[in-house]
Amino acid sequence: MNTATQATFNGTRNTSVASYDAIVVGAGVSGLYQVHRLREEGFTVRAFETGSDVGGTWYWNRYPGARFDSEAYIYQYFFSEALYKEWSWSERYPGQEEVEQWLHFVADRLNLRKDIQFNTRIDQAHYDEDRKRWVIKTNTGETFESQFFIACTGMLSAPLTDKFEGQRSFKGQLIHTGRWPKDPVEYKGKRVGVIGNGATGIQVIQTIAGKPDLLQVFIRTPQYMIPMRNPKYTDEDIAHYKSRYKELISKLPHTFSGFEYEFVGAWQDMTPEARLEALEEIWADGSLRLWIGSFAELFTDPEVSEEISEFVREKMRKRLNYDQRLCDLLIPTEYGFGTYRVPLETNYLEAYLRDDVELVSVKDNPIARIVPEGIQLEDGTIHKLDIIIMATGFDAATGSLTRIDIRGRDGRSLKADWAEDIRTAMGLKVHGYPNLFMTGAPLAPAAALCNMPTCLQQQVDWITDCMVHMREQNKTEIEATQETQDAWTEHHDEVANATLVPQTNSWYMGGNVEGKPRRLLSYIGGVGNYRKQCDDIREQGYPGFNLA
Ligand code: NA7
Repeated sequence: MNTATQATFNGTRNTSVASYDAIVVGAGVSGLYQVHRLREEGFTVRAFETGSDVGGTWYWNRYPGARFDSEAYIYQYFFSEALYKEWSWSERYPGQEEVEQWLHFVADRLNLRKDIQFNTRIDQAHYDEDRKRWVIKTNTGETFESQFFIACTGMLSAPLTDKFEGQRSFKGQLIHTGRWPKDPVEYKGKRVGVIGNGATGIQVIQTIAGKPDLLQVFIRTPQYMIPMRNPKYTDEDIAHYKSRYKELISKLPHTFSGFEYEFVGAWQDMTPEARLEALEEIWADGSLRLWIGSFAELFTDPEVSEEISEFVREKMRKRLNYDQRLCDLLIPTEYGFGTYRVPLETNYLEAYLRDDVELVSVKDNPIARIVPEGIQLEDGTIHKLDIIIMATGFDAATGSLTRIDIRGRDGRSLKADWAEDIRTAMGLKVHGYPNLFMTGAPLAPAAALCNMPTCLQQQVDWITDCMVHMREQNKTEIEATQETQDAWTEHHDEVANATLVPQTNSWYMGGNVEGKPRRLLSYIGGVGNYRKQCDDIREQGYPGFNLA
């Protein structure tokens, strides 16, 4: 079916341009749910996806070792009990392949693909103020129009692929983890280099260690980590988590992180022995609980941060057999546990005890460039390689939006606005861009400060409810006022600056992209608290938003 015949035509009829109530960007976890919700409410919608199928993050990040670090039974859609119960996970933290299969199942079950155009990137979205329509252009040369433009583009989906001078000259295979090929990569007999040891690099390194002749890991900043406990689910486990559906939907949206964890209690009220006992018990859980569900003071009190950091460091030293060089290079001392993304891992540190894995420190002798035969460091040393894996991260939260030419009122550009200062109204709207909605965007809870599906579903629900409200009130345009945006940004900053997180340089702060304005990109005031503030706005008829 072609798009023109599928579309409804609203406003000024233009027979050559298909027009929709809403255009959605992205067919990942939030884009899929957004398409579903809008259809259920009777809106016309078309989604565009650069990939050849659904999945978003789970489509692109097919690198070795990619897997959940939210428990499978909460990394879920919760809007349909039947859908929740029809899918059974194989283990606590399934790998990318299974996650992708699950999203295919969801797309099939809800018949979503018929409203998604794949292999199509949206390059431009310009708001026509007179007609109150978004005019969208794609890399396939097509033009579409819609009343609402909804960017479900993902928090971590703009990979930093161009990092090093000379990349194109490399004679071997160079791969960014966020653009991993579908064809298998052959390591046997090869020399492989991995740049980066963030959550992604760690998964890659632990998974491919032992496969190439030599694996060289280029590390600049060490990382804290927690060993993952990943049991296979038995039939009883599956029946048990499914039986908890109603309990989970009432609980998850109201916790600090959208995970099932609750903080233990006040650190100061506990004896050192009781604290240690609690830390050991939480550690043994092998989950992110130590980070986002142990002691709230971890985020605010430097002494608590240091004690918990030291607890983790000692666990790491032991695994490294107290090897001084490895400990110095792999164990952080300059920032606190949990102020940067904490990964879950399996035998990651043990990989460095192998003879065929070599750690190259690039802290004091940084990577200068990539040359045809490998990686050259500043002192001139060349490490000869056949494959270079760039686990170098993403332009988080803003990148997926600023890579589209988005223009609002008076032709203002989102890229230019955010190059100066990253401000949003609850991460859902931006002043100056009427009828633009976003999920997983800056200043909303996201990426490990929220179990993503918990937050993405809440945001999609808020957006859809807002559109239904507008339809009922005969309104065609909504825009966050400058005051609302400023108030949210100030509140966000106040909450963020009361924590230790902004003191650590990381992608959470925009620190991994040169020139990016610094601000904590995820809201850290708590998922339940964020939801309540969004709900209040909806229930009060959207104060602070101009409806016309
Ligand atoms: P991250 O967490 O941003 O990690 C990127 C890694 O790449 C990190 O170790 C960086 O070191 C390293 N890096 C980047 N540039 C360089 C250069 N020039 N030289 C050496 N090392 C470099 O990205 P991930 O993909 O691991 O994780 C992102 C999120 O995706 C993750 O938190 C999950 O939520 C999913 P640095 O720390 O900058 O010294």
